[in-house]
Amino acid sequence: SAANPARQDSDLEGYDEEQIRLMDEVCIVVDEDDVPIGSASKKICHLMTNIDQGLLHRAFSVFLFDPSNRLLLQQRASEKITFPDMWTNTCCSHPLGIPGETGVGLDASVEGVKRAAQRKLGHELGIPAVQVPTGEFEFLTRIHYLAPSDGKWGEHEVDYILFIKPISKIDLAVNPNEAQDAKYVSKDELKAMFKDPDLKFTPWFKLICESMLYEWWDHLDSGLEKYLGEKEIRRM
Ligand code: DMA
Ligand code: MN
Repeated sequence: SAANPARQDSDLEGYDEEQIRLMDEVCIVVDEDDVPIGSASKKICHLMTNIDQGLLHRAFSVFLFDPSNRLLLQQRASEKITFPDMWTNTCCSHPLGIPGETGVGLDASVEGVKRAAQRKLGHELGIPAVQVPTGEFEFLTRIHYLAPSDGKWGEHEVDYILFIKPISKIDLAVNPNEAQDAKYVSKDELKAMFKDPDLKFTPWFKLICESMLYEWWDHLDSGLEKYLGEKEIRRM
């Protein structure tokens, strides 16, 4: 409709209506040290023409484990504008420029991304907020990476890595507009998935799997402390 500027936008023509609507979300624009320097729509932040000029925004990646230390994966919906149909970690998104999710300084921004993570675990996977209290998330580190999606769209983020092994049992009610599948995998099952040529994985999940994931995963129940709260941003 004429009232919705995103819908008259030729960049977004032909995509899913709900995913077009979400492109109006307000992301936090940061400098290379993750200091907030402004805000811009999700659409503006994910156009390669802007990324090529250095536009960078804040994001998070959640890794949720069950009581037997299996990792919950999701396969992105075909409706997603960036990286459709790919397998990835439990949940990824952006803290928004709204009260509670915006933070200056590492402690405040970690609190902000935990709230955003709780919100998106609800939106994407239907997990009730009470089952993923913000106090149960562990912040590991930040990863700065750039990854093109299809030429027009891509990612350029400072990505906060969050682990959670909830105390509570987790109820899933997957939102089909966000994810077409979700499943728990062991380390060996994940390694086998990567060998299957028919499966596609998101670039950030690949980067994390190829660098630190298995080492962190090995320390889930003991010794994770030494990996928590890293101040340095890892450049990938
Ligand atoms: C963006 O994820 C965040 C990362 C770490 C890639 P996304 O494309 O799944 O975001 P959203 O769910 O908000 O569309
Ligand atoms: Mn992003």
